[in-house]
Formats: sequence, C-alpha cells, structure tokens
Amino acid sequence: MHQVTPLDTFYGRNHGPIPHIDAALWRLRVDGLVDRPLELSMEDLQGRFRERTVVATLQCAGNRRAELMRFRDIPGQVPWGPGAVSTARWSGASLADVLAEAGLQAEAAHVAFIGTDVSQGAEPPQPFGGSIPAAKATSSEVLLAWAMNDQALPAAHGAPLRVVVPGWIGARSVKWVQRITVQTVPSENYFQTEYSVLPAEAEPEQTEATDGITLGPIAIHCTIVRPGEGARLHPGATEITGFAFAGDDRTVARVDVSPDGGSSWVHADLDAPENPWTWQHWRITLALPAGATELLARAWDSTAAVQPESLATVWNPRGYSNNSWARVRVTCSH
Ligand SMILES: Nc1nc2c(c(=O)[nH]1)N[C@H]1C(S)=C(S)[C@@H](COP(=O)(O)O)O[C@H]1N2
Ligand SMILES: [Mo]
Repeated sequence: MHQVTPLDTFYGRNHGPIPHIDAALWRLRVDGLVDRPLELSMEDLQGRFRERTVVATLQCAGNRRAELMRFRDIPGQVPWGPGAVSTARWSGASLADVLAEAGLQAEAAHVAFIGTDVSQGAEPPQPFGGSIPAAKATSSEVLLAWAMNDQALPAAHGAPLRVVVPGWIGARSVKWVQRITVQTVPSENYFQTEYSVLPAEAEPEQTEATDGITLGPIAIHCTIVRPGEGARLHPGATEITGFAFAGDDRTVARVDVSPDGGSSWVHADLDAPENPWTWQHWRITLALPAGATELLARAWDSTAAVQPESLATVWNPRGYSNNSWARVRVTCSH
C-alpha cells in the first residue's frame, strides 16, 4: 500500500460527464461577499499566488456502501466497496490566499463552489457544487489545485482546477471549479444536501433539505487491506495490514485488531501521521486459528471517538458514512 496513490489507481467519482476545458480560455470567478470580485486565468493563479503542496487523503462519503446494501437495500446508489479512498500530493494556490486578495466581508460565513459538469442526476439538472464554512475555507490546507503527484491535474480529476478540502468528504472537493461565491448561507446546490445522513426511517424522495445531517468532516474509520475478503491462509503467524483515517484535523490514536471475531483485541503498530490530512497505515502479525474466522479492526481518533460496531447502527437511506468496524472473513487450513 502506498502512502501516495499512483494516478492510475486513484479512485474517481463523477456525477456527470467529464468536461474537457480549454485552460487558455478558462476563467475562475470569485464573487459574493467580497470587497474585490476577481476573474482569474490559470496564468493569473499560477503567477500571483504562491504554490503550496499538501498531501491529503480524499474519501467519498459513499465508501463501503456495498456493505450497507447487503444489510438493507439502497436503490439507485453506487455500491462502493472500501476503495473509494486515495491519497495524493496536491499542489496549487491556497484558497485562503485567493480569498484574502478578494477581501472577505464581515458577514461571510460560507464559501460555495460550482463546477462545470452538468449532472442529470440532480433535480433539476445542474452543475455539481457544494460549500464549506468560511473558517475551513480560510485554513491554509484548502487548495485550488492544478497538480496531483507533481503532474498536471488530469481531466478526470478536475483540470484545469479543482478544490481540495483535506479531511472533509470528497464531494466538497469540487472539480472543474469555475465559480467561488462567498455567502451567508450554505450552498443551495442539489449535492450539498444530497450528501447527508438521513434518519433510517426517512424516504429519500420525500425529505426536506434540513431533515438530514449534512456531511462535512470525515468520521474515524479504518480498512483491512491484507489479507483480502475470503482469503485462504495457513494457520499461524499472519501479517495483517491496513490504514485508518481520522478526518478533519484529527489524527488516528490507536487501531485495535481482533483475530477471532472480537473475543480478543491487540493494538496494531501505527504509523505516525505525516500531517492531519492523510491516512495512517498500520500492521500487526497475529496467530490465526484453523478454520473460518473473522478479522476485525477498529480505529480511535485523537478525540477518543471510536468506530461503531455494527452496520445496523450506521445504516442510512442514502448509504453514506459507513464507518462501522472493518471485517474480513478468512479460512485457515493446512
Ligand atoms: N464538479 C464535480 N466535482 C466533484 C464531483 C463531481 O461529480 N463533479 N464528485 C465529487 C465526489 S462525490 C467525490 S468523492 C470527489 C472524487 O474526486 P476524484 O474523482 O478526483 O477521486 O470529487 C467530488 N467533486
Ligand atoms: Mo463522493
């Protein structure tokens, strides 16, 4: 498992067709509650702002939805396994620097982004968008990125420019961003409230925007990378590896692993965080019993929040934010 994910294996999630934009003609508008509205070309952005680099993990809020679907069906949503999470070295202008040039007014509370891709899945069809609070938008880690792993940002990941909001659900990292609006209220874009956790009994088609918990910072979670689901192994000492990600400005404090379905737990060796914005890898060698067994892992973050045990606790009608314990079934025989 790499600390940084190669571009050709970085996950992708698009709610509409990928737009192919002529970077020479493209302009970014910055407007709303600012003293000096801006219209910036790529040349302006790269020439007038210091280039900053942040290594950050991006995770879709729909990661691990497939497990939720097996617990109870979720029609019309993508059945993501645990792979909708990747890490890149992002480079670009700091959003804070661009907002400082525009001059935030006193009432500025939210910063909304609009992409270029029109999603037919939205009601009504509209470009993908979303917002983050002004306090996050003016933190130095939030980027307007034009490079990924030291290469030009690929079209599929948002070229010529995308937002990167480290520690927040992937949906707030708007690709192909063309407009940034500073406002008093959160974005009214369809996807701002589509990405929310509804009560289990809610009918997704009959809810108000305010019925759900609108998602922002990622909740503590972890994944077992090896061995894989259904692996056939020999009994005895086996290395178990994975990663954990705490979200927002939290870090992973501990990862517990059970070789026997939860009867006993041991603490994995956990990498120190490179920064608060990246996943942390862990590993442990455990003696596995003969026969079928379930390997479990659960992470704790620096606020002592721990992953919930069951799918039943976290199941929600759109299948977001499944951070229940990681589970991998293996069979050991000679
Ligand atoms: N303009 C635009 N931005 C977008 C999306 C999109 O469909 N359109 N998808 C979002 C979602 S849901 C996620 S998880 C991330 C995925 O980014 P990636 O495709 O670079 O991995 O982009 C976000 N930004
Ligand atoms: Mo997503």
